[in-house]
Amino acid sequence: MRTINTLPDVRVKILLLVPPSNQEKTISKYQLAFLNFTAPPLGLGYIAAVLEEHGHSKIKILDSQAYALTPNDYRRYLKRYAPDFLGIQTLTPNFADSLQAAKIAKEENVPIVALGGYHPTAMPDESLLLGKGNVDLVFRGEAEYSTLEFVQKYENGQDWKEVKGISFLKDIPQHNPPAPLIQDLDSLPLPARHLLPMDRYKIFGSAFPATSIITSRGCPFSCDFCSVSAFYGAKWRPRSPGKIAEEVRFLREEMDIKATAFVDDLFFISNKRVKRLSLALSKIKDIYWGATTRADKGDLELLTLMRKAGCRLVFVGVESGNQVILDQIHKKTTLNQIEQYFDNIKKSRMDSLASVSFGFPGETKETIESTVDWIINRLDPSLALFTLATPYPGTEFYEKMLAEGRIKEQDYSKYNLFYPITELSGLTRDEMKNLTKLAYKRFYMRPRKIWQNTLRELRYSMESYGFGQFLYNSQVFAKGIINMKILTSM
Ligand code: B12
Ligand code: SF4
Repeated sequence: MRTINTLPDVRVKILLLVPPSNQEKTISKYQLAFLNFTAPPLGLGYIAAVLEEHGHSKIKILDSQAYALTPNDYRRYLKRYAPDFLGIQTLTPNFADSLQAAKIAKEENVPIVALGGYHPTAMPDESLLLGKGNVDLVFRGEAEYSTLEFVQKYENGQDWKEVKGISFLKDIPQHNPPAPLIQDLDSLPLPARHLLPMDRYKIFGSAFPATSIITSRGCPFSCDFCSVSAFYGAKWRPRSPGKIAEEVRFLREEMDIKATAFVDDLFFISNKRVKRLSLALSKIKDIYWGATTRADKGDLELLTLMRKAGCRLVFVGVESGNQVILDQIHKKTTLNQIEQYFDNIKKSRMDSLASVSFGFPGETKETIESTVDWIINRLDPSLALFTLATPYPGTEFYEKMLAEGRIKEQDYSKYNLFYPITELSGLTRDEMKNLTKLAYKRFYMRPRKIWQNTLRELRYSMESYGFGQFLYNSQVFAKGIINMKILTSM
């Protein structure tokens, strides 16, 4: 499937890294307990694939989180592999981990160390100044081709300081013009999953390999808390249904991956495209998928078609059960639309996940409680994810909270969606935290919900994976209850 040009082997040894973490394990604890969702770093996979396509064969991706590596494990790895170029994926909560990884790399004499991803794109000056001496440059935004251009120039001994989309220090931070966005995403090779430990990624507790897929980039909506629209821009750039189906088929046939999650935030802008994709996917046997969506997209007919094509879970960005709050964050959905949508998902016999964020301006104890009541009694989703509104740098929400002096936590490692970062006038941070825990307790610790979740797990197992998985899932369920206890006692 993959075609790699047979260009002469090149010298530069490349390492793309998800850095090892020193963070308190709150994130993984929540993720494990409620979602059991871990996914490959597709961005690094795309960068590696483009480099490979252009003849670079000495590339490794180290996903330290998938292997639960410590900083010392990573240091040993660096000593063995001795890369010439290290690129580190940096989200806001792992910014300190990235700086630490850059420092270790310089101690191990890695010549060029770069950061890329959401955080350094939003905060290039901070990334370069705090990383001074350890971070040579920052890639801003979508970086497949800027990384390629940089590597080509670097190994040919040419000046790389003209490459678009990068920032670097020359006394003060210098920012080159942005790299052009990739107009035709179909022209990209598939992410280099063969460089990743695919057996370590799980979706909702699956015992078999699963993966995420990105089917589009960019979003024309402008929800003011969203990093994705701030990062990829307002133009929605889709991949074609045919190409996506080809990727799913390749994963199924060549990598034995049956379960995929379409994780773009705006999978669902065009009903026509989802219909074409569903028709294409329905021709592939024995696959299961889930997708993220807004609540104003997709009617019953389309949802039913998706179900027939293997879709089992729809992840809906509900955000709040309060119309004033929805309007204020520019979500552009109504409570009626959301209710209708969950009714339709139920009728189409798929599972739903309602993703809710507490703590936007205007939130009070009462609005949180009424949102939880509405979720439980009216929407009745299969699963719910309750997080705290987090002001990620680069978003309108961040600017607003900063201007109002409401950001009370500067330690980015706490920007993990479960820690209260802002202080609102109607609600203390402790209250936010406690009300979130209570929401989980109220939603999940109901006999009916426990029973439904067990039945769902067992149904999935029997339907898709036979008896071995059936037994495995009984263990997952037991572990799920133990996790729930840990969390609700936190
Ligand atoms: C799948 C996913 C995950 C997966 C896998 C993450 C991973 N290792 O990549 C899991 C479940 C593990 C995860 C966890 C979390 N995630 Co997450 N995740 C996503 C999601 C939905 C898709 C990511 C993806 O595959 N994108 C597709 C690829 C092609 O794009 P990309 O990763 O952005 O990569 C491109 C550029 O960013 C850049 N780039 C990225 N890295 C690098 C590195 C180098 C060296 C270079 C040069 C360039 C570069 O180039 C790439 C190619 O163009 C995004 C939302 C989104 N739609 O992007 C959120 C998102 C990235 N996650 C987010 C968050 C907040 C989290 C968590 C804190 C949530 C939580 N509490 O569980 C944790 C943090 C984990 C941690 N400690 O680092 C935020 C990040 C916001 C921010 N400012 O940092 C996002 C944007 C969601 C959102 N809407 O706010 N996540
Ligand atoms: S939350 Fe979803 S709909 Fe809103 S701007 Fe972000 S990607 Fe677009």
